Amino acid sequence: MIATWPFGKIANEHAFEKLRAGGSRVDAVESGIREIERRSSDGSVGIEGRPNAAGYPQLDACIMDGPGQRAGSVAGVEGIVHPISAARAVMDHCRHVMLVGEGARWFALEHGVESIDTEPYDALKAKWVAGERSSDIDGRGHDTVALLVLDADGELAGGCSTSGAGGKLPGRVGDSPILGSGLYVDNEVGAAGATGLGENIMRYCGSFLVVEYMRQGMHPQAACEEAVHRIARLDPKGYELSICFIALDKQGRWGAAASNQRFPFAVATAAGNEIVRVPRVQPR
Ligand code: SD4
Repeated sequence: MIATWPFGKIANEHAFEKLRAGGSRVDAVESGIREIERRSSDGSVGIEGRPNAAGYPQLDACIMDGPGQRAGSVAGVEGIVHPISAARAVMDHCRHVMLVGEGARWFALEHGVESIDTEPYDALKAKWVAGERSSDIDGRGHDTVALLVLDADGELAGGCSTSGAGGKLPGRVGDSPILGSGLYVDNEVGAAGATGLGENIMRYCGSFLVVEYMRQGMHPQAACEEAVHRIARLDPKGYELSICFIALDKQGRWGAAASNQRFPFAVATAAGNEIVRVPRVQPR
C-alpha cells in the first residue's frame, strides 16, 4: 500500500492491521483513512481540518474498489466526522455514485456515520455572508490523505479524504472526491491518487491520466512523472502547480512525483512501512 504525506505511514499501519485481522481491502482503505480523519493530523484532513473562507470545514472524500469498478463519493459535506465512511456508505448502499452538501450529510446520518452539531457553523456562515470574513484560496497549508491498497489476491482499492484547500470559498469542491482526479482505481492496471492544489489536478483528470500511462506500459514512477510533465506543458503556470501523485500497479510496483516540491509519502509491504521522499520533478 502507498499513502500520501508522512501521516500516510499511520494510514498504512491501520490499513495493514485491518487486513491482518481479516478485513477486506476496502475495510483497510476505510480504516487507514479514518485514522487520519480522527487525528485531523496536520489540520488538513477531517473535521478539524483547515476551515474554508467562512471559517468552517467542508469535507471531501471518495473510495473505489477495483473489482466491479465500484465507487462512492461525498463533497462539501459538513459536520460529518468520517467523510470516508460516508463515501463508503454511498458506494455500498446508494444507487448513485456521488452526493454533495446537505444531501450527502443526510445520507451519511441515515447510515450511522458519526456527526457533530453544525450550529456553530451556521453562526460562522452568517459572518461570511455579512462580509466580515475574507475569502482566498491560500494555496498552502492543506493536505490530503490518499491511500492505495493491493491485497493478497492482487485486487486494488483506494480512498481519498481532505478538508480541501484552506480558505476555499464555501461550496468549492476540489479534486479529492472527483473520481479520476483525486483518485482512480482500475483493477486491470493500477491505482493513483493525488494531493496538492485541486484546481491544478481536476482540470486534467490527474489520477486517471497516471493510470492511463500505466496502462500504456509505464512503471508507476514514470507514469506519475509523465502526468506532472504533461500538465506543466499545458498549464500557464508551468511547473508551479503544487501537485503530487502517488501510484501503485497490479504488480505491486509503486511511484510518486511532485511538480515543485519535495514530496514525502509512505509505502508499506509485508516487510515494513516507511516514509519515502521524492525530489520535485526536473522540469523538461
Ligand atoms: C484540494 N487536493 O482540495 C486538495 C487539497 C490537498 O495538499 O491535497 N492539498 O485541493
